[in-house]
Amino acid sequence: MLARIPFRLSLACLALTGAAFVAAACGDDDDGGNSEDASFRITKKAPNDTVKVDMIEFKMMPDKPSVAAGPTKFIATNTSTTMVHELAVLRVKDDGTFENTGEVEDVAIGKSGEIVLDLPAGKYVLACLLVPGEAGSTVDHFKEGMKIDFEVK
Ligand SMILES: [Cu+2]
Repeated sequence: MLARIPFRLSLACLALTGAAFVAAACGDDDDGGNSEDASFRITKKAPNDTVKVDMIEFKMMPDKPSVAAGPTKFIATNTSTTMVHELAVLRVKDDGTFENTGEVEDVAIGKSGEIVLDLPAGKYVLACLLVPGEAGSTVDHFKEGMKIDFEVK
């Protein structure tokens, strides 16, 4: 499941078809400088717990503040009537930066998506990472406050 960056880059490449600088342009990471998406902790193990997360501008609303370590299913529901949202499960590393453990990407208005992640104990942030130009967005959802602390014990 390394789909996110290659997929978006391939779209960008298609858009640039015919341009002489395609190769160089498509080598860049357009994901805000966090290149750790390849470390996604997606698992096929049966989940021990489920977290339902309602998403609306610009709030993340999980139905519980924490889970035990191990495989956890996240069901992300977009309750907005106006825009797409997504759920990224970010682990806060010792140096304060984030590891993106996995995402439910681009959930349409009124729709849900889910993912199962095998999570070690630690501090997490549930966040929407849509930025201007993605999924029709005109704002940076994270900067608008679309994030909440979460814990894996
Ligand atoms: Cu959002």
